[in-house]
Amino acid sequence: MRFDLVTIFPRLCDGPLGEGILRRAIERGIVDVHVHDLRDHTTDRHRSVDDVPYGGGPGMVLKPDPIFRALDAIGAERGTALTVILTSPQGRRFTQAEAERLSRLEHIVLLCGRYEGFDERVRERVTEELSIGDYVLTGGELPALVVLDAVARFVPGVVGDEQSVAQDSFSRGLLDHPHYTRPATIRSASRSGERELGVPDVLMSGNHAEIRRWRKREALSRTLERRPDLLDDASLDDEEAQILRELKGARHGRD
Ligand code: 9D3
Repeated sequence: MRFDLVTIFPRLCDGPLGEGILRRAIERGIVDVHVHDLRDHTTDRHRSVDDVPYGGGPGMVLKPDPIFRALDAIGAERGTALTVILTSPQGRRFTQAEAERLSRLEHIVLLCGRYEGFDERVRERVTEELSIGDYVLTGGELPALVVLDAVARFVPGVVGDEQSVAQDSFSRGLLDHPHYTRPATIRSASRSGERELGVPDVLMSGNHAEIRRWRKREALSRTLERRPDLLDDASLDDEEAQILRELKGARHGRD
């Protein structure tokens, strides 16, 4: 799968693309990422990418022509119509389901906003507009990288364990269960004194049916406590539905 990012801060992308799973996927050619400096598509002596808003008011607006030129350059290299995603606070919320849908495309272009945003005419060339959540950032680069990261995980071969992608929290609609690794006990000094922190016995028991059931229960009880909204459209098997009824029953007195 190919990603083209258009930004005025190309170096912002170097860190996230240069480490870990994304780096390996790029090295292996499973994903192909092209980062374009919007300034390379300007034609004036000062390479200006922004200008004052018509009608007045604070802040600057990204000029449309460098963006049109960048898109034309990306489009000329490809034959097919481009999927152009604009990152903006006005966009639809980006979700795991959106990530999976986008991962079925061969190529996406991500336009990163800065300043007050884009000249409205850019939307002529935009297929979708996405926001990553209700908080205010300084620009669209981090959101574009968030989208790229979440989409790339669905591309076959990017994440080593295909099963872990499918079983992920949110894909399944539940939060994850707790995880433990060695050592079996660890000392923790806190205000209340020195304590030994152990590992739930069931995980050391070797009883895999019990372990599976414990993990289901923990995932469900966390989801019920922290993100009950997720349970509305989680897909639960019969055992999970039964455990959830028990948990809800046990909670009754406490609410
Ligand atoms: C004064 C109005 N602001 C809109 C809410 C202006 C504004 C603030 C921040 C315009 C652009 C930005 C930069 N943010 C993004 O480009 C952005 C973003 C975000 O801030 N939060 C969540 N998702 C996204 S996607 C792009």
